[in-house]
Amino acid sequence: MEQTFIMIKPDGVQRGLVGEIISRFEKKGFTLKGLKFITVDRAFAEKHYADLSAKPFFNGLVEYIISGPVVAMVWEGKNVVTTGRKIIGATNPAESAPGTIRGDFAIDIGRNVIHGSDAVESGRKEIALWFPEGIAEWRSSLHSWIY
Ligand code: FUP
Repeated sequence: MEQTFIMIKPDGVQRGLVGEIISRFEKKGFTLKGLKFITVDRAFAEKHYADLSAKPFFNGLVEYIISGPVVAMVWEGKNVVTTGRKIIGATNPAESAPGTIRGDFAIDIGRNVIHGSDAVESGRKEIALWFPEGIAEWRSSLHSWIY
């Protein structure tokens, strides 16, 4: 089953949006497979955003991500990468549709509340980076139609 890495950024945590964001993914029907509350250091943040290291906003982005605790999560379900990005909304909150997380809760591209993997392969890499210890496995499922 497809998985994605979702992170509530420091502004989302500080603004008290953790429950709201988790709720949106839960209500959609996706399954929470991993979750941790963690403050990362500069080297870790630079690794997470390595693909953006040449961008002019890279240093500011790293400063932002290390400024306080984040909520790192693994969500699972059919098409969760693409659908998760739809739930999150466009990168720039000025262009995110109302009803999306960024469209409802953010104004600035540099404080856009949440991160979601942009492809299945980057999701795999990000999950390995953020959850090197692995994630808890269900031993059995009460409801096989919930995935
Ligand atoms: P996304 O996949 O939506 O997180 O977007 P990107 O990977 O392109 O960018 C990662 C983060 O960099 C964004 F969430 C916000 C930040 N960013 C800026 O601060 N300025 C920009 O012009 C573009 C991105």
